[in-house]
Amino acid sequence: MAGRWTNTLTRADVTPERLYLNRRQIIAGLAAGAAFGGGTQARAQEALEPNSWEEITSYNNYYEFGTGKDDPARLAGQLTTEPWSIEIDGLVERPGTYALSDILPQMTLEERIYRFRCVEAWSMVVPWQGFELADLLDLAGVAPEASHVAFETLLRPEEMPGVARPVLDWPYVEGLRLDEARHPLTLMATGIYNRPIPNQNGAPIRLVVPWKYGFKSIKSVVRITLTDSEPPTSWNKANAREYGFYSNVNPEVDHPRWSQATEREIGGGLFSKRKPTLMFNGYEEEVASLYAGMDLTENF
Ligand SMILES: Nc1nc2c(c(=O)[nH]1)N[C@H]1C(S)=C(S)[C@@H](COP(=O)(O)O)O[C@H]1N2
Ligand SMILES: [Mo]
Repeated sequence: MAGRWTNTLTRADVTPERLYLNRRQIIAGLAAGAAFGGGTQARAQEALEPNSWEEITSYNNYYEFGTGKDDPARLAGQLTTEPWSIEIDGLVERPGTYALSDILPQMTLEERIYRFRCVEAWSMVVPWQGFELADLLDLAGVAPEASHVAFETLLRPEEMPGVARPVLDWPYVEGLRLDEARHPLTLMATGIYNRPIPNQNGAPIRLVVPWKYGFKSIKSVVRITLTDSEPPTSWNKANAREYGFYSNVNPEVDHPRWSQATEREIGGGLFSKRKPTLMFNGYEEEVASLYAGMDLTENF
């Protein structure tokens, strides 16, 4: 696959120059090779400067380990992520328990530098490694009646101190419409900066949907269920007025308690200017057609 990094970055290597070169390699590789959809990926990745490893792995939301931004980095180290398997069930032709060690050799791993926008109005840029969720769905064979995909995070109280408190209705669950799930931008990520994804970022495998608020990108996935109706989602269950099913990044639809018009870039410094938030987090060209004819204020 075009655009794969051949070198392995260590933390010490993560200097702006080094990143710039790697990004250039990716874009050059995509331009020269088999970029999908007429260069969609190259366009989406241009002009993105990734955050540092330190920023990406120390400022996290993973409520199973606590609600503080530094709780996951402090407390997720004890999570056992091997062996790991994903139960794929519901409206599929080949339901079953899929070991991650069996899944990975069948997938095409790619580098994807994505903008990431939390509903709390902060953002960062992350160089993921992963494969397209569509390829995993094809492995299980989606039945024609399926219209939605439900996801579930591991629930293991002995290793997850945060689930002792009923902050959310555990396990954490999320959902996508099938066409959103099959979109080529939708990734199952297993790495960051060419290293295994750290526990606090959702090891060993997590969803990444770059045009939606961060909470849709569910971590440490253990179950994927194909359904014929919209599945429940954790944040919608917790507060339906504040969190809808779609949760597309939309600067024109404010959260009831704060504006979504601008965002604070993590790592930008205490006094850095807020940036305007882009429709669909900057992926409008790629995904707007999924929502043609929908009222995005009603379907927030
Ligand atoms: N299982 C689970 N997945 C989760 C969360 C969580 O608390 N539990 N938090 C979500 C939220 S609100 C955000 S912003 C992102 C944060 O991902 P990051 O820590 O890798 O930046 O993960 C999302 N996925
Ligand atoms: Mo978030």
